Amino acid sequence: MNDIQRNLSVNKSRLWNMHLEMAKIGPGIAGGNNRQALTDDDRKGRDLFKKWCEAADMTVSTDTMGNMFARRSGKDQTLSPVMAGSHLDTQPTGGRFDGVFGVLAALEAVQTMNDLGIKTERPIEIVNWTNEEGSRFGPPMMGSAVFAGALSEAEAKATKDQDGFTMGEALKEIDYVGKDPTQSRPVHAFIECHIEQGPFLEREDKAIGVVTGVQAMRWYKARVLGEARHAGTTPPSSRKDALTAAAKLVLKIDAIMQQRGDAGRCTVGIFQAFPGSPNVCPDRVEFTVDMRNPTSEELNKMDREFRRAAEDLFIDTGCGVEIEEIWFSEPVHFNQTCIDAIRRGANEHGHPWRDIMSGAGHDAVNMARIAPSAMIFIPCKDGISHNEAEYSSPEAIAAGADVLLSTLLDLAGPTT
Ligand code: HGY
Ligand code: MN
Ligand code: MN
Repeated sequence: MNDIQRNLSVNKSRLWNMHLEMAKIGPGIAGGNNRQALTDDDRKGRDLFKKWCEAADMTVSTDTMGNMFARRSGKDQTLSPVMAGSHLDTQPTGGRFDGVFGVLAALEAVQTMNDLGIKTERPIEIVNWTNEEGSRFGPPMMGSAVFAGALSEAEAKATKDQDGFTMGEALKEIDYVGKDPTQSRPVHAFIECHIEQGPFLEREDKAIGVVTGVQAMRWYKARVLGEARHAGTTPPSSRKDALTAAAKLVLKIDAIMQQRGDAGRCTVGIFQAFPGSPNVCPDRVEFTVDMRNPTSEELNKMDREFRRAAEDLFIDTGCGVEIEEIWFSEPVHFNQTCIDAIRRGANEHGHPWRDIMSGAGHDAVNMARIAPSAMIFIPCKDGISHNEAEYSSPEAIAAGADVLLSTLLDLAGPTT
């Protein structure tokens, strides 16, 4: 990279103000955001992103999954673009930075290039991926999964939310079904900025996390089946209470995590008992399980322990257990050229950094399957995320965007 491009800085206040503007759309009840995928608030967030990109002389297009691509021309338009981005949808009780930082840091990097009249050899495309969170329509990272060929578009569009609304209907409802077939765009490289969502960078006073990979993940839907009985007349010996049985199984799932120390990750996020009447012993409990581990081998061991615990539960309580695996993501190792470019960017800006493996899933997981990819992490307060209290500072997000700017110029080849 020639000298004019060395350690350029983004416009910190413009980047921070864009976050504050975006956070006004789909506000949560405790200072965070509830801008769930394909809701009207998601549409408003998309519209604002599109307006900003067009004001920065980019052309915005959308594919059939609603993934949005804002393109900045390169000197050689025939070259495949360097892509950067993340997601604007949030958890129901989400924060203002998860995903949003990755999209706005890329936009700010382009705006800084515009301010400085920097041309790049390759085009640059900023991406807003559809439905990264997977909390309304599972599985997560859905838009990038279809883009990378890891999930069929038909399957994705047939998924339903808790009200029985399909993802395809919801996408139509917000009028973001694009014309470009998904999977049709070439990609030279993909870089995603994201808050760490964990405690390690802040604990070690590191401004930048050079993300080398993402751990393996598996989601299940589990169903425990008992017998509905009268709460007043049925003695313990005659009960097949699905809720108390499910509670025992959840504690076994927690034990599978605890015995793995700090590397263990098992979460039951949704737990519903039916018929849901105070004086009826529940005959059915449905719950989700999210299991993760840095290696597939260990994750498969956790899977076997979970299934064995379910078999033992039947013997112990007479309640049957149905386990449906609904998503599996192999561990991902990012591309060395991209990782080295990020390290150079952090060193140029004098930002203390460390390599880090991501505990959370990201769209870069899917992109790494089809193009050289890597991620840039910044710390967030107390490592809190998927919580309205999520916070990262103007300084932290500017540092991440500075490193992204250097990395994009490195990969897209600046021209004088
Ligand atoms: O679940 C995840 O790891 C991501 O935040 N969607
Ligand atoms: Mn995210
Ligand atoms: Mn998230």
